[in-house]
Amino acid sequence: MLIKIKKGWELPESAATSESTFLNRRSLLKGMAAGPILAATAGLVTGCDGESSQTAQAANNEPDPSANLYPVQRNLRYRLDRDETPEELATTYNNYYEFGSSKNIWQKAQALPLRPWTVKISGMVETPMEIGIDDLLAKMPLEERVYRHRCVEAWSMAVPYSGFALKDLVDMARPLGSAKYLKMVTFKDDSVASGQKAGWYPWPYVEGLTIEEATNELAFIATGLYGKPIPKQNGAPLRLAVPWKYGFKHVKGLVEFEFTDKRPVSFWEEIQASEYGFWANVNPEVSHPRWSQATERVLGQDERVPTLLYNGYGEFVADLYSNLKGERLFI
Ligand SMILES: Nc1nc2c(c(=O)[nH]1)N[C@H]1C(S)=C(S)[C@@H](COP(=O)(O)O)O[C@H]1N2
Ligand SMILES: [Mo]
Repeated sequence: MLIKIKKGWELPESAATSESTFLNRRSLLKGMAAGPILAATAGLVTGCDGESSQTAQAANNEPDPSANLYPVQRNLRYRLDRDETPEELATTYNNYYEFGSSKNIWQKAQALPLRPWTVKISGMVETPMEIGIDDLLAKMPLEERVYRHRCVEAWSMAVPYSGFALKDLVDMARPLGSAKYLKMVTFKDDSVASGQKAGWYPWPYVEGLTIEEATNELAFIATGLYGKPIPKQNGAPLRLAVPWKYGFKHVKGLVEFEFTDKRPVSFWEEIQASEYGFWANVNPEVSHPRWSQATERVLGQDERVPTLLYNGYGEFVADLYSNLKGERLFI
C-alpha cells in the first residue's frame, strides 16, 4: 500500500527545526556527545535518513495473526473536543528513531518482523515470565480509546487506539510491594532497525513510569490503531499510550516490562536530561529550553491551538502528583 501525501502540513515544523539545527551542529562539534535532536533534522545527525536515501529494506509483510481481533468496542469514557486525525497522517508522520531520525520512516519500519514476538515480564514480580504476543492478546480485554497525543516538539494528533489498560498487565504480573517503577523496553535488532547502528544513542529505547502512574486508568497499551492492528511505524505489536505525558514517553515495539525499585533513566533523559526528564507531563506554561509549549500544531490543520495542562487529562491524573511538588513534573 503506497500512500502519497502532500507535505504542506509539515512546513510549520521547520520553525522548530532551525533551533535544533543550530544545536545539532554544536553537538556534532562536541563529537556527538549531547544530541538534543527530538525536533529532528533528518540526515544531519545520522547522515543516512534523508528522504533522498529512503531505500526501505525488504518489507516484512507476513499476515498479522491478530487482524481478526479488530475492531473492538470503543470506550466512551474518553472523549475528545476535536476531530480524529486522518489515518494517513498519523501513520506516515512518525517518530521512531530505531528507523531513522526523520518523520518519514514508515516504509523502513515495515522491515520489522512481528512474529514470533515474546514479551518478558521481569524484576520484582511474584513469577517472572515470558509470554508470546498472541497469548497476551488473548488474555487481555481489548477496547478502543480515542486519545490525544502531544509530542514535545509541539505537534499533536488525536487517534483511536485499540488495546488494554496497562493496569491489567500489572495485575497479571503481580509485582512485589518493593517495586516502585515499571521500566519498559523496546526491541533491539540493528539488522532490521538501521537507526540502532548509530552507536551514540543509548539503545534500546527505554521508558519508565511509577507504579501509581502505570496503574492509573489512562495508562494504556496500544495494540491496534483505527480498528486494525497497530502499524509497525506506530509501535507494533505493543506501544505505550500515556496521553497526559509528552510523546517520547510512549515507548514503541515493547519486548520487556521490568518491575524495579530504581527510577529508570529513559532514552531521551540519558541523552539530554535537562530537556527530557522522567515525568514529562504536558504543561503549556513550562517551556522546553528551546521552544514554547503554549500551543501545538494539530496534524492536518493550519492553525495552532492552545496546549492544555496534562494535555487535557487533569481530571484523571492531577492527583498522582499532589505530593510531588518538589519534582520537575513538567519536563
Ligand atoms: N522505541 C521508540 N519509541 C518511541 C519513539 C522512538 O523513537 N522509539 N519516539 C517517541 C516519540 S518522540 C513520539 S512523539 C511517539 C510518536 O508516536 P507516533 O509515531 O505513533 O505518532 O513515539 C514515541 N515512542
Ligand atoms: Mo515526540
